[in-house]
Amino acid sequence: MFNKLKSAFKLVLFCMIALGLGTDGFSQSLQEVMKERGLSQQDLLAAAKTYTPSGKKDEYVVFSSGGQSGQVIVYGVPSMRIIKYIAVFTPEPWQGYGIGDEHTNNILYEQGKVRGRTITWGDTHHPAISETNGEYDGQYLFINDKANPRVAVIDLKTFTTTQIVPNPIMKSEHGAAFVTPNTEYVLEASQYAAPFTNEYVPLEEFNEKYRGAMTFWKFDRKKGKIVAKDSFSVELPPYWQDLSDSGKGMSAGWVFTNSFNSERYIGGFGKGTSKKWSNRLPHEAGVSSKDTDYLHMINMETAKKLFQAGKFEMINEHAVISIKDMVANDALYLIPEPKSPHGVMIDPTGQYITVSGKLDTHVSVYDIKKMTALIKKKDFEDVDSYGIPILSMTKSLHGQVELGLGPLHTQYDSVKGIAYTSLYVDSAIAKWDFLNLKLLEKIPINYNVGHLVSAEGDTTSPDGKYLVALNKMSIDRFVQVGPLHPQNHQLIDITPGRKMQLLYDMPLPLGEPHYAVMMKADKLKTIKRYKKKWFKNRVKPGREKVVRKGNQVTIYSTLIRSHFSPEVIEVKVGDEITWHITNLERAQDETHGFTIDQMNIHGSLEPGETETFKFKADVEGVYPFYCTEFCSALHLEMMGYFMVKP
Ligand code: RUQ
Ligand code: CUA
Repeated sequence: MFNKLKSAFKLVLFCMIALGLGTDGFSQSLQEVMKERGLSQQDLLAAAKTYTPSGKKDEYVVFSSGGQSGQVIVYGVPSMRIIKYIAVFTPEPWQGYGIGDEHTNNILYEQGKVRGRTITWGDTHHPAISETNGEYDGQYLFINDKANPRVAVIDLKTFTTTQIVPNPIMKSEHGAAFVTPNTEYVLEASQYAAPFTNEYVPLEEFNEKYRGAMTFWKFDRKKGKIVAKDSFSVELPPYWQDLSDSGKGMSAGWVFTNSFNSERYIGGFGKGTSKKWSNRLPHEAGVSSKDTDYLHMINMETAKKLFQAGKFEMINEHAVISIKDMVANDALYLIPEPKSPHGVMIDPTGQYITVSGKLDTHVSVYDIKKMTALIKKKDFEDVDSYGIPILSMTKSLHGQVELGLGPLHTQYDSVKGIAYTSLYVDSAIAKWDFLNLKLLEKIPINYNVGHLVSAEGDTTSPDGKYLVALNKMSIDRFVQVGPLHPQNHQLIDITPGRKMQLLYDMPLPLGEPHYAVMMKADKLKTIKRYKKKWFKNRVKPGREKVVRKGNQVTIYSTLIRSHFSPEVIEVKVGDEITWHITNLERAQDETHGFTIDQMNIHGSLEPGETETFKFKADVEGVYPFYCTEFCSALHLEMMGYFMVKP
């Protein structure tokens, strides 16, 4: 022990001398800092691996779901510095998202409507980066809203939400967003079964009329939009589908989703439960009474052909392919999986499908070669109540490995055969070999890890290197901030050939993230300013004006350091205002903000951008308007008066 300490001390001393630290009598020595802050050599190593000096950029970028905030959180690895929140399902004032401008109001409040209702939040769960040949291409990001079944498209040129698509038949979802290897489709699987139609159907008719589904959202990459009319769903039994993944490589053309209530149980726990359902075991017990649930295997290529051949029923103006048609065309199968699983993740080659049963200590590795061979031979073990053939679990398995308590999600390494699985109950990450089926190493985390993400860990060529544990609780890790604690994302060094090392704790105080994806940062191709041609309402310099037609007043205005043009605008009470506003700046990061005091309007106008605000000047008075970004030395002077005359 003493010898080890001595050599550690020597190493530090050597570093100090080499760096010329602490020699001029003014600078602190590394040793002094270590002593002062109570740091170990391990701590210094971790610091050196994550510290990113001013001006240096991160190698990786993480897109994390923002959970109940309805946003996406973006941070850099290894520094763990938060870089951006992307507004998606929730209004976000700084970005001027859903605070009055026509474009974002339309995305959030019109496109995002669910059954006619405006929704102002989302429960974001799983982000997916667009892929080309199974590799992240850095063009688009997709994310789902579990609470109000929707999928959003984010353009990574601008890091802004460009589309929200509600699911017409689901009442609850979870298995989204996952993309096929060339982003032809964005997948969305339902969660709690419900009728596809919108009317009341009694729970007694659960088995007959409640359903799950897998939606295939067609993505038009050129337009950067999901095309609803080219999209369809496959009907599934009411088994409460959970997470999904798209096949790739050897499993390309197949899509997988697991489930956790193949019992089709309806609980009746708690006083106040309606009489018909009372005195039954709670959901948590009934839903996990069988030892196995079903992994669903959907043939996407066949489903696509059935859709193109018109073999579907229109429900809520959305094409749904029936279980019957899928089965008749050998395109839908079930395979038993350990009960109440959480993740289904496919290895980089596409051959091995890993499922973790939360209540089992094992992870199960299925082999697509074995599964498709069984299908070919029509070697089925059974048929479920909906006529879907069931493959044998033992014959489909490559094997099982005991990893620990509460295995959830799996990510892959650059080294062949190596995977990492989060263990919720154990509060640990397990490194294991899914080819030779053995546990290699475990590292404890604090506390109760949900998902985990390794660098490009769900692509056809993972980078490994870094792993982040997305922990569900932080308890005592940070300065205490009351009963609601931040989340804790822990960065772990997973460089091959070394022991896993915990490097960094990052609090995330915006919501509870679920999945995250980590991409090489140099794949991003963002723009610095908006192109003029993107905006039909663009106001050219010198063409500013105010035009009145009856009580319709249209304002054409511009912004440039450090003034609005026009600066004083007079209207009459009751006028309907349309205010076009263009930021004429070309310089990078010269954003101007726009608000009219007391009008509940805010816009963020980035260089080159035009926005349009529509509102009624309904109350007479004097309304200063101003730029809300400190854009120049004369930023405070960047204001005007909006006068509403009686
Ligand atoms: S899920 S951990 Cu959507 Cu795994 Cu939450
Ligand atoms: Cu423009 Cu402040």
